[in-house]
Amino acid sequence: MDSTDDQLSVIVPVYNEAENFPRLIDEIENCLPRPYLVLIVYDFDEDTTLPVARKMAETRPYLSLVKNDLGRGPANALRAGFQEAQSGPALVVMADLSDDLHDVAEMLALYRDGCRVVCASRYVRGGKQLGGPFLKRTLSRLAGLSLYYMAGLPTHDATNNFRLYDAELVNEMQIESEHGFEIALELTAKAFVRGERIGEVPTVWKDRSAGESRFRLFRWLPKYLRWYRYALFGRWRAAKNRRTTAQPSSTAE
Ligand SMILES: Nc1nc2c(ncn2[C@@H]2O[C@H](COP(=O)(O)OP(=O)(O)OP(=O)(O)O)[C@@H](O)[C@H]2O)c(=O)[nH]1
Ligand SMILES: [Mg+2]
Repeated sequence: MDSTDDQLSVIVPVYNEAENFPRLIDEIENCLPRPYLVLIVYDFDEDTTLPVARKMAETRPYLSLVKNDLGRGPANALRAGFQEAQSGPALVVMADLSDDLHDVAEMLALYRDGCRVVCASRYVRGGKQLGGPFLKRTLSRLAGLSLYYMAGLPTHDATNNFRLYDAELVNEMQIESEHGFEIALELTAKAFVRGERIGEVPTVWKDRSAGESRFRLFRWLPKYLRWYRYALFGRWRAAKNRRTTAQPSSTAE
């Protein structure tokens, strides 16, 4: 499917989200500026989200179901979503209602102003994290703040997946994450090292009230560490590439 350059594509990975789905669609319709295309990415035909999503899609031409055939898991689901979106602004939103879609207008404004990645950040003034496991919360905050202060990453929240990307940039950078949600850190670290403009807006994240979390902290931690180190030790390349991209006649790495 094609999306025009300026049309917003919304990529939503789902895994048995039947309970949350109707409210997600309400929030999209109430908060997002039209036009948009919503890509619901699922892994298997028995997913409980599918009957609900199919029914709602009958009266909503913007709603499209995409089967992730790149391999199971959230990273592959997002990769399938980005391939479908192709170009233009692509917003990643969770179906568990944790993300506040009221922030999207501000994210789009930064995108239109030239940012190629816009992070919704829980760890800045005006941002907040409500609920969620203590260890995961603490590690995520530590990672975000240390990358901001030590590497100069232009966001305080390196790990939140609620983000607006330039889809062309993502498809060009190639996603290496295969399993978990470290994909947000991978993409932001890569964009940073390339010298791309990254923006952030404050957001309030709240833990899901229905359905089950599939976050696997200990299994995915080594993958997070890989991209953490990449951003940390890439700060000098990032500074060099930022200087190069600021001069239009030369090419960045
Ligand atoms: N396609 C696909 N979607 C997934 C998979 N696992 C999770 N999701 C979806 O990804 C979104 C976030 O999943 P969660 O399991 O809540 O993970 P999280 O929000 O990072 O972690 P928590 O903070 O624990 O909620 C939801 O929309 C899920 O339905 C998966 O294996 N495949
Ligand atoms: Mg969640």
